[in-house]
Amino acid sequence: PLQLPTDQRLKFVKDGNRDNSLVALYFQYGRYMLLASSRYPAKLPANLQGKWNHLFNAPWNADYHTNINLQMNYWPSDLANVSSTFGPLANFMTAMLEPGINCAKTMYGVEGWAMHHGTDIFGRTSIMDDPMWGTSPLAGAWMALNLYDHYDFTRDPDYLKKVYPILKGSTDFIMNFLIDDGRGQLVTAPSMSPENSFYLQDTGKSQSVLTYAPAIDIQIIRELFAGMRKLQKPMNIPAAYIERMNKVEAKLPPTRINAYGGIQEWIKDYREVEPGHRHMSHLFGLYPGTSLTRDPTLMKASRTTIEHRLANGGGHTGWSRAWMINFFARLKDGEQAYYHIEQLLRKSTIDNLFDDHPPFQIDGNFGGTAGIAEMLVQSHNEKVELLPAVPSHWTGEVKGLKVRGGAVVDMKFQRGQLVSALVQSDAGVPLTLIYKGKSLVTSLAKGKSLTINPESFK
Ligand code: FUC
Repeated sequence: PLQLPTDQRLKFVKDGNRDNSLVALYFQYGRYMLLASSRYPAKLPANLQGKWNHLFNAPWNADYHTNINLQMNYWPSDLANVSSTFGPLANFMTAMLEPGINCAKTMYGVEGWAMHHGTDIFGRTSIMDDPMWGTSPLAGAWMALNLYDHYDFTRDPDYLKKVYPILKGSTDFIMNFLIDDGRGQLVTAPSMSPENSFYLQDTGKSQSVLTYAPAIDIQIIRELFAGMRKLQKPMNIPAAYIERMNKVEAKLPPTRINAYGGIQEWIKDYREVEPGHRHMSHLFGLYPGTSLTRDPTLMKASRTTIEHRLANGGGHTGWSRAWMINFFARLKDGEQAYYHIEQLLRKSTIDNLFDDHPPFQIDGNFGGTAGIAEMLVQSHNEKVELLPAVPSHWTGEVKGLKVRGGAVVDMKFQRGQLVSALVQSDAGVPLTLIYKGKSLVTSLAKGKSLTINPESFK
């Protein structure tokens, strides 16, 4: 298939054949498109179409949706080692500082920084479109986590100083915005689980999206607070502030398991109107977040949630399918992750390899690119795991994948098994490498590298 034009290679896969080299091309194409649509020092990040909109009236105005889409655009930025692409997003977000402070003050009467489910080049931060779509007061905090993650990958102190006001502003906003639910729990209200509606329990008839403390909000808060704690030293955060965060966190509602054994999406176990809904916000803590990954019971419930969505037609938009790849990578299920790469190519990709929402929307390309990398290496929870979710038929090599802690990894693998790896540290931070449950702790100085093989792990 390598000799064929791209549209015919895609057709070959759509016809039911396997072509791993097309997966590799899809990955490189994602890197290329992010480089081309998010070029530092530009001030505008990649929008819904990257930059390839040809219409006067573009779908969703070629804007920035911040309840999954803009975040997903930047998932591969560091992982796939095109970190310079992050610059325009950082520029854009810092330009949002003042509008977001105004939003927190005028919409909610609190100090802090907030942004809702969508924004544009004019700095919109308040609810846009309709409360039914827009009531996501923590969408900005989710964006702040992208900013944090870039620091975690690069460990660049100058960059951290630049974006810290957004991280601190989000944390302030959360602590000021939370209210007591009357039973001692602190909740976000009003809020919603992005765009997903449910039947009200009492009547079973009317539908709503508005609620309080949806699972995603609580998971975002935990993730942001965890990040802030790690910034205590580099940013000199006073102990009293951390203490305040800890007290707030102790009063958040717990993660709950719902009637069918999945992660409960809302504060009550409402029945969803569309069980195959494209958004899977209550799995934020599986990917890109981490809070669900540390507990085997919640990992199991996450898988049940995904199966429930898929059994009801889930994954039907390009970006939703791309998210599936990342979910299964985090569940360490390489075969399923690969299945969803194929589904992305077969059902949600057009001839030039653009992602098809439908219509064309670039987030699926970037989410898919990130998912392929996530299958090869993962670096959340202070560990760097090699080949965590690689299908048994993958043989080859990869060079230059970035991991959190400021390091770069090359790997050779055969039938899904590690042959050798080279780890280079750019930040001089010690790393705990994991392969098949065994570990190896490195203490490489800046710029130093280490060659390893499966026997290096104990
Ligand atoms: C969100 C998604 C839609 C679409 C739009 C641009 O609102 O729910 O599927 O991707 O953003």
